[in-house]
Amino acid sequence: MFQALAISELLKPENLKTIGKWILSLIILGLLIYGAYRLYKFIKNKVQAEKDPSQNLGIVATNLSYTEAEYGIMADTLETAMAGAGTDEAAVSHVFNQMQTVDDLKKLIQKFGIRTKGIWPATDEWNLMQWLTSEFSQEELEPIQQIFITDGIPF
Ligand SMILES: [Ca+2]
Repeated sequence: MFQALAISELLKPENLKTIGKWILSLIILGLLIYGAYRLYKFIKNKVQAEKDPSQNLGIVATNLSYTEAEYGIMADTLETAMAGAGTDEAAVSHVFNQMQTVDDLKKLIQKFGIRTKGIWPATDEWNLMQWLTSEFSQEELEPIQQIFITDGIPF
């Protein structure tokens, strides 16, 4: 009885109008919050990319030895080799041995970009150099670091 009354009350045109306004307000509010969140993420990523030395390396396209897709595969190979327990050192070395020019290495760093390392909530947003540092001991890292330094890339 109460429910029937309530529903018929709600279905009155003037009440429907009010409910409609409420729903519309909630949708607009939701969109505003979502928009603000997207904007926040966009700015945060942009600021992070600008701060990240790996994104502003002045790559000379004519000195690149591989296709865009191949650098992507190599960057993914590095991530797979380092993510999770242990390190596939042979896979990491194999990728670095394929770097023929300074620009190859710069492109690889750029393709790697910033990647999430670890499992939530213990995650880090790290570039390639930070990933390598976390995976290798100082002694193991030295030969890799030497490649970067020879190429004039701060590591
Ligand atoms: Ca690892």
